[in-house]
Amino acid sequence: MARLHERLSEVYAEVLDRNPGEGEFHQAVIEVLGSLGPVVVKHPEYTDAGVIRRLCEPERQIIFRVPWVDDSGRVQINRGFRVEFNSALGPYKGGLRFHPSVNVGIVKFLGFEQIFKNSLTGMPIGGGKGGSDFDPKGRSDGEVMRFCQAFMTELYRHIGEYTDVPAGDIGVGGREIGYLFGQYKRITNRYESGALTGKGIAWGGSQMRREATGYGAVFFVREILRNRRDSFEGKRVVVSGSGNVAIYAMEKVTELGGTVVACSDSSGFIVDEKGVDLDLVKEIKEVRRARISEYVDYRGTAHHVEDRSVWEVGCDIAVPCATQNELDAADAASLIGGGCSIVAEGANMPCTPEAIGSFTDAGVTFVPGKAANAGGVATSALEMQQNASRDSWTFEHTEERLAEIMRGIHDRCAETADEYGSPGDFVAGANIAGFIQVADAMLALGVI
Ligand code: NDP
Ligand code: 2IT
Repeated sequence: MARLHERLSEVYAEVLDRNPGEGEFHQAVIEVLGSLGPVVVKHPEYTDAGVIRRLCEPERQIIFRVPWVDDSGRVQINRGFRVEFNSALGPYKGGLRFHPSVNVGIVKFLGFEQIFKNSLTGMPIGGGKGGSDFDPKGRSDGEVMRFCQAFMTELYRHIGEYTDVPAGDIGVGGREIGYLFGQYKRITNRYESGALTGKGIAWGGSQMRREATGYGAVFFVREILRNRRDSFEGKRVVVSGSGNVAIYAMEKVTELGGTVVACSDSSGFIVDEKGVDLDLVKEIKEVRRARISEYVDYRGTAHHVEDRSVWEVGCDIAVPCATQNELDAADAASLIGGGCSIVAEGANMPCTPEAIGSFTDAGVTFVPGKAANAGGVATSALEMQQNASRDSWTFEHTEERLAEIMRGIHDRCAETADEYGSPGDFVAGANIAGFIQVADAMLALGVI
């Protein structure tokens, strides 16, 4: 990465000093600051008004105890987080992650990313993120419900349709949003649909929210291919993860004529040269909540690999959809060697800075998560819109809106990258376009 502009390196030094030990947060901040040099030169008013320093400091951070009782009668204590990062464009908006690795640095990196991602969608939503170090793996339905109820018993004071609107992320899907919404409704005595998104269709959810992040990432890649007068037809695609984002990215790739040859979970990956059977993956991961390794018990064409990287499987297009820093420089080298020409981040920050550097050097088109995976939160904003007007749209209409939004994000990133002297650089385009909209709102709203 080029040297930071002097005023940005002051900001970064302050971030390091004020947030010790929060490696993922530092990584997310430097990734954005690294793009803002030409903006600071052209618009000194942003640094003069302390906009970038203010952006790096969350407006509010809530950390709380979550006590609950497990099936054997033991008291369990988890830690809950909600970081309300920036509300210049609208109520804080962003998911909740339940995973044992969750800590304040991870929630802050995700909340920081969310500010720019949400800005890119063009929807009126600020940035926030939350979660807990609760591990849902191996927990019964009753335990998950009691945990969600305990979590919401504190969180409810901080959220609401006009304040902060959580949704899902790793470990939080339709089941958890149901339990969280149930407890919110019970405590507040209000059927406030707009307080959470990712709800079930029967109780205020939007068609296509479940599919939106994965579909959106694939729509973004379709735009890139279209500009090359190409399509998904005949392309080999590798996706990491086999959760919400991965499954629906695979579904859309397949629908558009591509072949997904591999996917993974935290215990390994499967390769199926005939194309991944999505009904089977859904049955294993969504219904039975089991390991992806079981896939090979039902498909003779597939094999399972442990202790290796899914990125060793050669492909034309890679869509990392699992977690942060899952794809490093060695993985990037495997992908480049295997002929991959497009990498689109379905997950948040899955590629390390070294991996991104390798892609850039090799001429691989790289799309950062804040652009590629923005379809999820954009559709959450569409859910809020439907809730506010007490309306519900069809699947087809919602999908059309999503496709339009993703095309808009693609074009805005590409145009902004051109304007600031980095044609074809989606990292620069996404960071600068996302930043400018929030920064202008912050200037207009005064020092708050
Ligand atoms: P899910 O919980 O549905 O799935 C997560 C998948 O990633 C699982 O296959 C999981 O495997 C794997 N995974 C998680 N943590 C690790 C890890 N530490 N090492 C290896 N594999 C891991 O989550 P989502 O699909 O919702 O989220 C995936 C990514 O997409 C995250 O980065 C999230 O922030 C991002 N995202 C999600 C959006 C959404 O709408 N849900 C929107 C935008 C981005 P295992 O089951 O073995 O843990
Ligand atoms: O990272 C993300 O954008 C999400 N987890 C979705 C957030 C949302 O509010 O829908």
